[in-house]
Amino acid sequence: MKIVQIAGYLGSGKTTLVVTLGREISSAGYKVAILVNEVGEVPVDGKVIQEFGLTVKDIGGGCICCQVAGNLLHTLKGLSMGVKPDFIIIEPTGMAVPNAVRDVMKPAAGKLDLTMGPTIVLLDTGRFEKLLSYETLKRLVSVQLKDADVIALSKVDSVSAEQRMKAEAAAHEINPSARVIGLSTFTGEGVSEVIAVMKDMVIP
Ligand SMILES: Nc1nc2c(ncn2[C@@H]2O[C@H](COP(=O)(O)OP(=O)(O)OP(=O)(O)O)[C@@H](O)[C@H]2O)c(=O)[nH]1
Ligand SMILES: [Mg+2]
Repeated sequence: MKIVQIAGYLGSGKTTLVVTLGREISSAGYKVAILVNEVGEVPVDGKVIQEFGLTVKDIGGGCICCQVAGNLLHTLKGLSMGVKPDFIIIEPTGMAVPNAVRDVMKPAAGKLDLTMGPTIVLLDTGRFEKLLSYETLKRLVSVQLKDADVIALSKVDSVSAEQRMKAEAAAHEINPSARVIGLSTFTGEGVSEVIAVMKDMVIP
């Protein structure tokens, strides 16, 4: 079971990407499970994703890297004993710190037969300057981007070439070692590149 985390700030396009990836990868013959972490009471995103016939688990009641870390491990254990998906795609909340989520899973990797795949962090190409202009948000968004193995500049269909170049420069500046991919789930740009890194990248 290979774990891929799709992280990024609120509204950056995580669920839309997770649904797209789930559909593409399962239609290529792989078994896929999707874990969605909702902080609120109503797991809206989970309901949306379920329509596509994938294995979907909602982990509500708090953040999977802190209050409900045990629920995450319990869910992974259940998958390892049952469905045994090839890929487990995790969407944490928009406020989550990706490495904190990874740190919850890492110690259990051997026992649960987990391979750590990339953390893919979305940066909303049209909104990034606004996010980075607030000190507290800047801190969170920067931490999220620094934890990324891959930064996906999301919604590139909705911005100018100049805006896209600015976002790319900001991504490289914040995390020089991350691979940067331009992504639009609306036009499909970058989706096959994201699938390729999901398959190829293994994080020790
Ligand atoms: N233009 C454009 N809009 C997109 C794209 N992907 C997602 N969106 C829109 O962005 C908004 C947020 O998308 P979601 O996928 O719900 O984002 P999210 O990161 O899961 O949001 P939260 O879970 O609430 O943090 C929605 O209105 C989507 O339709 C894209 O590739 N292009
Ligand atoms: Mg979402």
